[in-house]
Amino acid sequence: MIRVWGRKTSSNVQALMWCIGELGLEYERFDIGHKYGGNDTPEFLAMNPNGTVPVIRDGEGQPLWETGAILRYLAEKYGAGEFWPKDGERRAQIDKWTEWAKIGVAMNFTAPVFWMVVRTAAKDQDLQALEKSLQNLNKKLVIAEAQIAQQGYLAGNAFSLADIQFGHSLFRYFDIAIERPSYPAIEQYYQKLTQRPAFAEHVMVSYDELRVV
Ligand SMILES: N[C@@H](CCC(=O)N[C@@H](CS)C(=O)NCC(=O)O)C(=O)O
Repeated sequence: MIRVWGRKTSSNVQALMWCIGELGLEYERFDIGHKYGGNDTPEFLAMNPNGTVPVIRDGEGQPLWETGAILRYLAEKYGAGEFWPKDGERRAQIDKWTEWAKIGVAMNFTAPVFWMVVRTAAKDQDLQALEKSLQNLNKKLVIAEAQIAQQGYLAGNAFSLADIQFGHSLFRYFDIAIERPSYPAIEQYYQKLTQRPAFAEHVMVSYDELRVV
């Protein structure tokens, strides 16, 4: 049994929970962080001195934090086939896109765009900064568009860990009030993701509790 500490509205928790769902793992999740609190207690900080979510424990294993590390751990232990190949060279290609999706896409989206639009009061929104952030994000989405148009998925022609690290941002990307260039391949890919039960359950989650009005 895997225990997960982290509220379901955290984007990192969503990526992790989507992965757990895809792998069909048993889990127990505790709402921790943001309005739920609980991430500044001595017990929580003993598991993760950063006070951030998610944190997991697999059975009686040591606490694990950093979403990228958790995803790789789960993929290595429970994944199969193209999701996280055993072959080192093939895996490195998927890992490359997984890392890129976190650093290039999620980090250019979550704080600079999603937070600015949803978690910042209208009077405090910096529209010039938002415009610049969208330009940065779009430079990456153009790359994803070409890759997905050619291959079907982010790291090849099959669903892999890279799609979890990339695709978990897309529900919010397509849902919030921003200007979006046309990305036909990403849009089609996103529609395909919404058909995956674990994506619908763990990623397509209301973010109303995060809104600052
Ligand atoms: N680099 C860390 C970042 C973790 C992080 O910043 N988590 C956010 C939620 S996405 C958090 O804990 N925020 C504080 C809170 O929810 O109270 C990771 O990838 O896991």
